[in-house]
Amino acid sequence: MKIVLAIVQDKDSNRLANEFIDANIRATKLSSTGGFLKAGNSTFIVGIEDERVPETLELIERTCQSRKQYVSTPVTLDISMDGQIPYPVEVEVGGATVFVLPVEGFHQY
Ligand code: 2BA
Repeated sequence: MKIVLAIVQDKDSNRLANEFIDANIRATKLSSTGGFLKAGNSTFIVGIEDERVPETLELIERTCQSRKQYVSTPVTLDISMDGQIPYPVEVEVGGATVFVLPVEGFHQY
């Protein structure tokens, strides 16, 4: 068994949750926050048999799309101006960031 940890954009999370249900893949959805953008995203925990990992990854890849976002980064100007102005920087936020981890034990009580 493996744990698939998938961090996805909120915009894709409902669709992904429904795709998991349709495919009979059990998942837990957590609300999370990206460390860089400090914006909400969703993290899915999926406990899945080894042989179903490829199917799970394909489903995630198919459902989640990457999008461009803008983040306001402070840019220091001339010292005399003694200040910073926000400067919009474009970042490409991935469709999904996925970790596959081994599972030592699985119990349901
Ligand atoms: P955030 O940390 O909010 O990052 C959003 C996007 O900002 C990233 O998209 C990337 O394009 C950019 N970015 C992140 N850190 C950066 C930096 N230090 N400098 C320049 N640009 C930076 P993704 O790479 O697709 O990541 C999407 C979300 O997935 C991340 O949201 C974070 O929540 C999670 N994530 C990505 N890599 C991770 C990792 N190695 N460990 C844990 N979580 C990760």
